[in-house]
Amino acid sequence: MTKRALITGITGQDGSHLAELLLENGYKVYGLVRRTSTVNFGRIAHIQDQVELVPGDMTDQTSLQEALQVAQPDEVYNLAAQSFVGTSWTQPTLTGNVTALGVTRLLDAVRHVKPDARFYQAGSSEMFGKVREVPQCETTPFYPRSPYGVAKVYGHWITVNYRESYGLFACNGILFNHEGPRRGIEFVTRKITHTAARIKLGLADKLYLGNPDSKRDWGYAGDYVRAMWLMLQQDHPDDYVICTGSTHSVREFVEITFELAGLDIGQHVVFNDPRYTRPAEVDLLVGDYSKAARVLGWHPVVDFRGLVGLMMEEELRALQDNRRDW
Ligand code: NAP
Ligand code: G4F
Repeated sequence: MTKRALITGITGQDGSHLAELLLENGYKVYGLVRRTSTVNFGRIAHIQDQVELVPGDMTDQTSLQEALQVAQPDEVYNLAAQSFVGTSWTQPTLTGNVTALGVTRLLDAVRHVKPDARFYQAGSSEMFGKVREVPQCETTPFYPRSPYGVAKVYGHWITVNYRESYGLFACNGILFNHEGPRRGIEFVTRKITHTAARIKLGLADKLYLGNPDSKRDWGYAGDYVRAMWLMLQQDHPDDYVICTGSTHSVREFVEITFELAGLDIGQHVVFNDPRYTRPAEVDLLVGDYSKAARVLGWHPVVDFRGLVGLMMEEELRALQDNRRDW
């Protein structure tokens, strides 16, 4: 029988990769989309005729219930969020409403409309924040450092609570940073590759960045959506850390990008620009994915250098073809 899935956040980076994966696996895919004044389906344009888009918003309970009624999903992937950490300081209550309370709204809609649906919650390594141990795993205590991180901690625990209170098959993925050519332009990796490609083609001259010393465990989004799917194929619901196990600084990301582009960092990059530094920083993230490897059989495929290379290649191709952003 054809499986049915509902993805919130289908227009985002991960939503588009996950929709592709589920379509390849024969699923009927539904995607929740919110009303915007201009259409923003760039990341799903190539599969738009294969997915059903249903209107709804994470701040609107009725629309979530209606989406579940329409989709009657076997699996629900909650990827929708105000996902940019920087914006969470300027819009803290919106971030709480969408990224935290939105999870409760969706869980409650699942509980009432389709309680046998399996549920995935997009948790984040930002929950570890000021890290209590290195590397971080499923039992590492949370210490979020931004309104976004705090909202994700709420999302994590309400998912655990609905699993334990109502017996929902609900899983938390604790995903470390994952990137790719479809990454939003405001995130540091995409900002670096996009601006470097523009400098290379003579369309820009300078790259302005904030803190170059923070370290992240960066993987490839295409690898990480496979882990989301695997979590919902198990016999029991559980929570899993998904990462690569190695960490690199923002400066190292710049160095490899500029090396690949044949550009001089000293000539083009300005670090510690106060416009891009944060009120509180997460200095070091590096995860331990041994549980996911053992239980799900999951391993990342693309490594750090491979990730920078594939992002840079796609930036240059898109700019040379005069293609618009994903
Ligand atoms: P993204 O590209 O920013 O996509 C976010 C999605 O959420 C978009 O489709 C957006 O719709 C939708 N959305 C935002 N507010 C909404 C609302 N009020 N109602 C309905 N939809 C709404 O994020 P991503 O990188 O794909 O990440 C997916 C999820 O994983 C997010 O929950 C993020 O916090 C989490 N996560 C990401 C990473 C990472 O490194 N990428 C790591 C850990 C966790 P529009 O297109 O209309 O804006
Ligand atoms: O790319 P970022 O904005 O990602 P951040 O804050 O780590 O959050 C991302 O990963 C989380 C998983 O851990 C997700 F949950 C979240 O949704 C998002 O996808 O910043 C990475 C680092 C930070 O330390 C930041 O201070 O890069 C530093 N940075 C330095 N200069 C910059 C810049 N970040 C941005 N966005 N822009 C800069 O110019």
